[in-house]
Order: sequence, then structure tokens, then C-alpha cells
Amino acid sequence: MNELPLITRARSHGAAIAFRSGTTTHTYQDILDRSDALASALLGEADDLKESRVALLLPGGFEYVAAQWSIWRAGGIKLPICLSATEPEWEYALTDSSVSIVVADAANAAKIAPLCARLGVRLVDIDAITSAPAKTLPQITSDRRAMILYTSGTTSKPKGVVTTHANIQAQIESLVQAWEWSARDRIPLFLPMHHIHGIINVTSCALWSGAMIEPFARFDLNAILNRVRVDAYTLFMAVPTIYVKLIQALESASSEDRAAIIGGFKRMRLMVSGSAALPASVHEQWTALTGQKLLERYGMTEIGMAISNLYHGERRPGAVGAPLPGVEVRLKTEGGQIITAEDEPGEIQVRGPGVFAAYWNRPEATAETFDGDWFRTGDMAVLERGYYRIMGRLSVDIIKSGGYKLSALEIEAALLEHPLIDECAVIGLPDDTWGEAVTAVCVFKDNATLELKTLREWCKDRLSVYKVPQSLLVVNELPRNAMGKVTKPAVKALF
Ligand code: MLC
Ligand code: AMP
Repeated sequence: MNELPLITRARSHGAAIAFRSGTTTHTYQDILDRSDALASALLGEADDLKESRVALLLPGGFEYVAAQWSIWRAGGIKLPICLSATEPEWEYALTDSSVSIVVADAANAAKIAPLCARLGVRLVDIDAITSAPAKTLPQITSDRRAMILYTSGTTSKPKGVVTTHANIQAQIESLVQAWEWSARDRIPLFLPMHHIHGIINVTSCALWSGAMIEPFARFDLNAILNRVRVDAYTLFMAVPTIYVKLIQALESASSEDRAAIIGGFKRMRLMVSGSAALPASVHEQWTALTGQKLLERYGMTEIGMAISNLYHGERRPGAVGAPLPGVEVRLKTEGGQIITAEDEPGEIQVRGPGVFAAYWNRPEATAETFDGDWFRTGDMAVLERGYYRIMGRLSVDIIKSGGYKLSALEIEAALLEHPLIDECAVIGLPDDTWGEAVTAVCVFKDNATLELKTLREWCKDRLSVYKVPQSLLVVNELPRNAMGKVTKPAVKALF
């Protein structure tokens, strides 16, 4: 029988607890049973979803995973969408990938129902599905396409990154091996579930290993710390912004609370940071506070995780480490030379079974991003004493804020729809908490004025909260080069 290895493994973990939330628990068998019923409901009269796109609008947890597995077991492609996105952002993802079904819980189904009705997309409220007649599910081979994640780049609209079941399995197995995941692990899940960090590194690795997940509806700092202090977790994975917020919380806690929480962090077997650069100062502060040496790793939606500090070995502040198992990494100069020596910077290129299949419906963009069979990441790095250090990105139009990758061009396109904005340039400025803060430099029409607060209010119907500009600079004209093109480095130099 062709069953996905993930499902076969779940059968072997059967009675173990996969999810715990307060006193509510769900076993691996519960996920299998629930995904069976949901898969039958999704299929209806059909025998196989045959790679139809099924969007998922659910918070992380038992129902999310049951729905994800149901889509896969029914033969569909899962496309998770952001819970806090605006309607135009949802509409873009649903239409770009021709989604035919949206799966949501009752609360989120109510929010997206008008859009589904307008687009003629079937909406499945999983809270209304208590059981479904058992169907024979199709056989799914690993080369089938499994997931589309939307990611921003140097184009104004996000692109759908398509991975197969085999890609996903390779990404999981590499991390399970490198970080020694086991059935004894317990991890909190508070990252958004439309990105690879929450989906693969936390949830999929845990479930592959028979470990236990405690989901939180959002990053609820106090609720998480209350669990840390009672040793609820062996593992912790977060973006740098979260470590900054944790340091601030510990510094303002009473000495009694601080000691209890620090004890919980100290006793974890591993704490990981990634998705954006972890400043060496934050790394060092965390070690000074908790005694834990964070393990920093580097990855990307298109490739999964590629480079990591060692689990048994050096964890160097400011460096991302060495290639993970099954991943090949090389650096290439702008002139196309493969770098063989240390201390010479170049673009990171990655090859391996975890590398994505294609951008959805964009053969040219897919072709452009490969150099033979090597994926061009657009990130610059240098190899120093055996470890890679990330130096930045090739494109100034990519901003990383709170661990989210944002396209400056997408935000500019939205701002240009404002009736008073004539021209604008969006940049990321260094920020201690968010890594980079979205900043808009605008030329207004006819000497008009617009307060930042009013602009932010206007943006909220068009852009997710983390894309909304944090600051605004009004100028009479944007800096341009001799060809008349706006130059972002000159825009940055205005600050
Ligand atoms: C939110 N706020 C921001 C902001 N995001 N301000 C500046 N910059 C940002 N980026 C503001 C809001 O406007 C709000 O303000 C306040 O912060 C609280 O908003 P929130 O949404 O409730 O924030 P919070 O829950 O604290 O979110 C912080 C966070 C979140 C760090 C938990 O950003 C997050 O989950 N980031 C992780 C993203 C992620 O998973 N990335 C991985 C991509 S995959 P006010 O005024 O209303 O209070 C990838 C590959 C890899 O990168 O290698 O992993
Ligand atoms: P995404 O497209 O959202 O998957 O984001 C991937 C990008 O995040 C990479 O291309 C890097 O620019 C950045 N990134 C991920 N991990 C790190 C890290 N440890 N240090 C610096 N940048 C990182």
C-alpha cells in the first residue's frame, strides 16, 4: 500500500499524546481518525483530489494537523493562509493558485465566507463535521505535490512555493537527525502556521518523532512563561524578536518569578533561533541570563533548513554554522566563480532533496532562481573557521521584520493606491526588537499632508499588520540615479 511515511509513523505512535492544551489531550490515533473523517468529507463523490488546492485557515493545533493530513490523504495540495491577513491578501492567494476548497473552523469560516461566495470557492467548516462515511482513500506517492506556501521576494506580489511530499520528508528527516528529536520531546507552538518555521521545524518534526506539542492560539508570552516555569518543555524554537521580548519580560519580572522561569529555560535540552539574524548581543544576553546557548540556524521557504550550528559542538554567536544532513551548500561570487577558500563572501546556493519543486505557475521565475540544480538564495555569506556567517541579502527590496519576509515592492504598490501619495519608497531600517522596521518615504500630491497614524489606519484593510509602515518620512522628491531610477541605498541614507 502506498501510504505516506508520515501516516505510517503516526500509526506506530498510536496511543502517545500528540497535542496537549490544559487538560485536553489528543493522541496520534485521534489525528488519524479525525483526518480520515475529514478526508472523506473533502472527497465527497470523488476518489482523489488530484492535486486540487485546498486552503487552510486555522490556528495551529490538533484540528490544523488533522485537516492538513486529510488534504494530503485525499490527494490535495495544502495551502495554509495567514489568519490575520486582509481580504485582498486572501483573495490573491486563493486566485493565484486556483483554490477549489477552503477549510476553516467556524470562527474563521464566518470571516472568509463572503470572499468564498464571491469567488465561487467551496467553504468547509470543520466544526460542522463530526463524522463522515468512511471512504477508501487514494494511494499517495511521495512525488506528489503537497504544499504551497506564499513567500515574498523581489516581485510586488508573493509567489507560491510548491513542495512535494518527498521534499517535506527530506526537510523533516534532516532536522530530526541533526537536533536529535525523540518521542520524549515536548515543545510549545506559538508561531504562525502559514510559514515553514511553525509547520516544518516545530509541528512536523515533533509529529514525525512521536513528541508532544502544546499549541497556543497566538504568541501569548505570559501563558508560555507559566508553562516554562513548570518544565513543560524540552525544546523551544522561535524567531529573534521573540528572544528580545523574552529578555525584556525576564528583566522586568520579580526576582522570584525570574528565577523560576529561568530554571525552566535552563533545563530545556535545546533552544533554537532562526528565520532572521540573531544579533550576537542577544545571543550573549540570553546565555548570561539563562545559561542556555541558543542554537542558530538558517533556512528559507524554498529549501527548508540548510545550515545550522551544531547540537553537539560549537554554537557561535553571529554565525549560522555548517550544512545540515542531506544539504549541500556553496558560495558563488557575483562574477560566477565558485568560492573554495574561507573569508571570501558570495551568494549562498543550496542543493538537496529538500529543495522545492517550483514556484506555482511561474516557470520563468523558477528557472531564474536556479543555477543548474543549485537554488540561488539571494543571501550573502562568508565561511569563517568552518562556519557560515550571513552578511545580508542581495536585494534591498526584501525586508525581514519579526521573522516575516516582506516585499518592499508589495507595500509600495499598496501605498500608491492612497489618493494623496504620489511616489513612495519602502525600506527596512534596523530595529532592536523587530530586526528591521518597515519605513515609508513618501512624496505627497499637491503639498498634501498625512499623519503616520492616519496612513497606518488606511493600510489596515490592505496589508497584514506586520507589513504596515512603522514610520513615515515625507520628502519633496525621492533620490534617483543618473538614469532617473529611485536608489534605495540613497533613500536609506536619508535616515
Ligand atoms: C506586529 N507589530 C509590529 C510588527 N508586527 N511592529 C513592528 N514590526 C512588526 N513586524 C506590532 C503590532 O502593530 C501591534 O502593535 C503589536 O506589535 C502586537 O502585534 P502582534 O501581532 O500581537 O505581535 P506579536 O504577537 O507580539 O508578534 C510578534 C511575533 C510575530 C514575533 C510573535 O511577529 C511572529 O509570530 N513572527 C514569526 C514569523 C515567522 O514565523 N516567520 C518565519 C517565516 S519562515 P499595537 O500598537 O497594536 O500594540 C522563514 C524560514 C526560516 O523565515 O528560516 O525559518
Ligand atoms: P522566508 O522566505 O520567509 O522563508 O525567509 C527566508 C530568509 O530568512 C532567508 O533567505 C534569510 O534572508 C532569512 N534568514 C533565515 N534564517 C536566518 C538566520 N539565521 N540569519 C539571517 N537570516 C536568516
